[in-house]
Amino acid sequence: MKFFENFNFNNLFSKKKIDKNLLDKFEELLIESDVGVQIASDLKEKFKKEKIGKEIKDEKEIFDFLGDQISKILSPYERKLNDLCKNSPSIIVVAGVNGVGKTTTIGKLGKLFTDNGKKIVFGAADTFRAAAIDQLELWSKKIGADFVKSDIGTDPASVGYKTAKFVEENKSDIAFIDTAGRLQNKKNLMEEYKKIFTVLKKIDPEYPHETILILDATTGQNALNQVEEFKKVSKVTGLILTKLDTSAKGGILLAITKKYSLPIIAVGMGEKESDLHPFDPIRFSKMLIKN
Ligand SMILES: Nc1nc2c(ncn2[C@@H]2O[C@H](COP(=O)(O)OP(=O)(O)OP(=O)(O)O)[C@@H](O)[C@H]2O)c(=O)[nH]1
Ligand SMILES: [Mg+2]
Repeated sequence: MKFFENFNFNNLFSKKKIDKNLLDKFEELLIESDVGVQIASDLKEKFKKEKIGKEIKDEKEIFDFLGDQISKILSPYERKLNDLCKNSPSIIVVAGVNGVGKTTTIGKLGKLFTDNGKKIVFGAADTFRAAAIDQLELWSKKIGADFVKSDIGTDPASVGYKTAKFVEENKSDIAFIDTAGRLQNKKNLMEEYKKIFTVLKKIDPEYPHETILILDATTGQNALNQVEEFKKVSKVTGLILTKLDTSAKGGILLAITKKYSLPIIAVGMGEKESDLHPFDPIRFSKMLIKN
């Protein structure tokens, strides 16, 4: 769906001047793209201030204005994927609610770093479902990563421990620790999640170096609650937004960065191993508007 699909430029701009009707439509479309009410209103005000009374040449002028503003908002939060291997070894916990794309993203990240000559290990700390362990093992085989697992039902923290020990003994560069997709209201799962950190810190207080929170672009505003909940129990160091290849706009990143100032590391744009892309604010802004 196009951002401006319903944007009948000629109707709104009979005189090609900004009027209230156009401004309201502008704001409404921004809200629909998940940027949040506050940012939509801020952008509307900015647009009004800079363009009021002026003739607008064409639709492109509005796209360019918006794209520019959005990328300015997001630019300070761009974080390079390479940061993930600035420590060696680097222990990384991957978190998020059910089905957001944690395991797939680990596969994609693993592929990226093995292609760059890094020694990678995946730790299957989602011991909640047998299929989750198998899924991660498949990914490890596919991309040539080492794999650490325990039986289903084992304490996830013990898999975290085993993975960190594996890293130290085998001189791995990066460990990605998969976790169970936990709904925030499942208290015991959250407790198990917290324990992973306690146990890792016992090995080395610097562990884990990163906790990446995976968010699904199709979730919309609920992603804000997910950030809130995971920040309460772990130090989230970066975000990856998945499923941007769907009709979801991903405007939620504006609302999240405004509220939580969290860095954005990458975006997922499909199910294949090559479908992970660095977060590029300019490209992202263009997609948000024109996708
Ligand atoms: N279209 C699309 N699908 C994705 C993307 N990332 C993941 N998926 C799909 O989303 C579904 C869930 O992905 P998983 O990686 O299993 O998600 P998870 O967070 O590990 O799920 P749980 O372990 O059940 O909590 C799978 O069908 C993936 O193929 C993406 O960027 N785009
Ligand atoms: Mg999973």
